[in-house]
Amino acid sequence: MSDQQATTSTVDVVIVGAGFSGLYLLHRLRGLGFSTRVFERGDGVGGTWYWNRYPGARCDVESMQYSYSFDEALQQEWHWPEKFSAQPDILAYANHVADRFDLRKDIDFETSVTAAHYDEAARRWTIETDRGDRVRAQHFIMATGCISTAQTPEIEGLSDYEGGTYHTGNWPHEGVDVSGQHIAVIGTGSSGIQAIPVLAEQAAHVTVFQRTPNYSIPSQNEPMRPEYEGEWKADYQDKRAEMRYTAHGSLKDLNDKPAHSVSEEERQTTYEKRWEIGGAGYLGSFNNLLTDQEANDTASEFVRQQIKKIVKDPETAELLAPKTYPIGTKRICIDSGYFETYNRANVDLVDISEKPIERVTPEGLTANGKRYEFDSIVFATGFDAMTGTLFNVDIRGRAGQALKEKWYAGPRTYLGLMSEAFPNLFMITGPGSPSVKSNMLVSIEQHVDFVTDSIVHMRDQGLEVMEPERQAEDDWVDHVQETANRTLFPRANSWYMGANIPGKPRLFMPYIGGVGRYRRICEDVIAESYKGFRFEANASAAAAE
Ligand code: N01
Repeated sequence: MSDQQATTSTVDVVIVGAGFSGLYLLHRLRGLGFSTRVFERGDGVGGTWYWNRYPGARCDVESMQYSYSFDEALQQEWHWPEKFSAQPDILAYANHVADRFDLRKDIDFETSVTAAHYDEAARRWTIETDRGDRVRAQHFIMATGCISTAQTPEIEGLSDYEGGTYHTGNWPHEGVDVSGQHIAVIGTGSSGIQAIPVLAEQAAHVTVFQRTPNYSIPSQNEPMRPEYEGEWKADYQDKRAEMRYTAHGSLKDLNDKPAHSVSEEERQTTYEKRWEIGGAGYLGSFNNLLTDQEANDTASEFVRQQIKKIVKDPETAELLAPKTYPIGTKRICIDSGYFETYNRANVDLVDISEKPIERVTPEGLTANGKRYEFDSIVFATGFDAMTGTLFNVDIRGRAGQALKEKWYAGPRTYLGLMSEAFPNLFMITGPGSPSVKSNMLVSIEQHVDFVTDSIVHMRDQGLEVMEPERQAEDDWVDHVQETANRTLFPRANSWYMGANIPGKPRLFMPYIGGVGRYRRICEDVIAESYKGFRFEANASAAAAE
């Protein structure tokens, strides 16, 4: 970053990202009188739902719960057509919010923030973009989402491939016509599991390359029932208030009995009922599925048996049945006809658990010593989650220290909101907060409110700088790990653990202590005069004293 460059503008707050976090931040901060500028790399709003346009993309949190709660008229007027919303409907909602609150005029689209450096003397951030903007701001907010840096594996020969390559997390906006094509899909996480059934209906042939099978529960999606929508809208405010203090930020029917407190017969009946209801509520069948291996085994085994009932070819069914990690410790998948898809004549499964894909050839790829030819390859290979997007910006705090350097052994935050030595840098749903282990909309609103209230507090109190104390941060980092270590989560090679990215430090990144518990911790922090944070008074006010 060159000091010779002209400062083009000064604002109170710069926000990166115009997804659900950035939109609500802009709405709140602007309403409170702060000059605010948003930079967004896409040409539209919506974040995750702007980029992930692959066929079958759908939310696995119910529509009535996966939406903003901050505006009563908005939540009463908006109608969701389905119980679980498809990507186009969620994107339409994001666009509606941007228009309704007149947000676009303060968003610079197709503009990526490349660097943000903190100037200790001036107590200001200098932010640079790939379009040559240079902005000074008191506050800098990364509202960049948790899974927004798509990851394509480095496979030898990929650059020589002559067909089309697509990543689910960066799907072409004009769509991809795979009709008549022979295609490969690499990856069987949430994205792959949603895309494969739809691609199989469109393409001539689909070959799925599976490294690790996943547990998936049918969504049992359906058109929105008017009486169900009505029930929610009748007391939306109360329901939203209740959601904020639950374990995951959503109202689900959680059984508070341990799995082995009931008979084998009752356990099976419980799993059958949950399977019929569908969705991630399956993990709420008993209260100890994520903390007790034996309990988890019963839930895992039930799903394996379901797979074997659905998939007609026993060999394929065996390959699709996950065995190497407890159910729920990788993100549970929610599908619409995933396992049934393997009964189609035009779908094959290739197990690459023992040996990775050897190479991509100009015509296709080679795996397990066999050559395949494909018109297109779809990468459903996930993201450099939680930290990847933060590191894509050259963020430097006190003494020029890079965030990436400070976090070389794993992310270090206080409450997943701020990191010591990076004053006035806020992260929305950052590592160390419930984030991806929650209904994101609930966590986003909570963080936006916390950050906005903190900025207002500073203005009201004549404070210029906010930063976590080192000790508070160290204690929080320990607490996040200790909490995870009391569960089965560290037993899986998941992206929660950074295990999907070669060389990434292995540690559990989200806070698994529960959305309600986390919220109370944040409330206590504020009630105790922002315990764990330190502030510096306005330079002008301090000089006058
Ligand atoms: O990514 P993933 P995703 N060779 O990382 C495989 C959210 N989401 O995009 O398991 C071969 O889960 C990899 O194998 P393995 C949700 O939070 C939500 O599917 O690492 N395979 C895995 O099978 C989700 O968890 C929704 O062994 C390779 C797959 O690619 C998160 O986004 C929908 C490979 C990646 O799975 C990410 O989901 C979609 C390689 N080199 C996404 N590298 C809903 O709301 C990776 N893989 C429903």
